[in-house]
Amino acid sequence: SKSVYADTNGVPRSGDPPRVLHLGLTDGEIANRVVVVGHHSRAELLSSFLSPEGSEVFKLASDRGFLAYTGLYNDQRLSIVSIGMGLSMMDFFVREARAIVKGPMAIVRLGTCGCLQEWVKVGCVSVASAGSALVQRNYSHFDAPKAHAGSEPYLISDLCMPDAELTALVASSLQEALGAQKVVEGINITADSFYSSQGRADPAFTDENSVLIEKVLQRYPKAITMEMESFQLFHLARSSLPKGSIKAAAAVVNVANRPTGPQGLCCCCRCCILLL
Ligand code: R1P
Ligand code: URA
Repeated sequence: SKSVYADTNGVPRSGDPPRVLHLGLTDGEIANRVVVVGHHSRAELLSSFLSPEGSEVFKLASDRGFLAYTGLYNDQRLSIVSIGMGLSMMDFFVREARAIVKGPMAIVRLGTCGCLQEWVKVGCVSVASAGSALVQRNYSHFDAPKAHAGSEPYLISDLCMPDAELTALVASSLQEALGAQKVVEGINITADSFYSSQGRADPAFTDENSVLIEKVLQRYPKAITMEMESFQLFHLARSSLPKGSIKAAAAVVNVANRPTGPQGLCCCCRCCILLL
């Protein structure tokens, strides 16, 4: 039954066959190569490029909001997984996927983002080839202001790097498919909120974030994108054991330009509409 967990203090599973709790998957149901996205419709679209291993492409929607497809692409086994949003969902995905896949893994995030540089146009795809930094709300600063007087409201981490080889392959494949002018490379910023830690103004909360983007760009002048998962993917890939057994890369479609505000959809429109 669901209430009986095997390995409660490790990576718990339940049922027969034993399924990881949140992805709802068991051994072998996803491939060593995974494209991870945030939205179910994006996963569904990408899954249309898969051919079935048996009679049909494997599909499983978990009761915790994950959606996985597995099939063949260019004769290689490939999974497309939609995970929703944020650091925790990426943590659930990478850890539970690792538990049910044998051998080395390659995980590529195909996401969306806001862009931090005026010259990066909506509709371009940005590859995080120069790494990702995490911006976190400094909870203690807000909850115990006296004890933490003088502290920063947001913590900006060092850079975490993706796998260089996989990233170069992602960048060159995108350039080939979209044209070099549509592909940008640089630093990504992952934030732990779409709102406060991405510098959005929300009068309903104390956020102290009016100069946050400025501070991020002072520290990382080459930051081009802001989104919510890539840093966690890179960090867990780098922390994976045996060392190097997960290789990670990330590319994100720019759906909003933060410095200029609305620019409308890009010239091809297809990616914006499908990925929003
Ligand atoms: C916020 O709207 C979501 O969009 C971006 C952010 O990282 C966040 O998850 O990526 P996805 O479109 O992949 O979800
Ligand atoms: N996703 C984000 O996290 N931020 C944006 O501005 C757009 C998409």
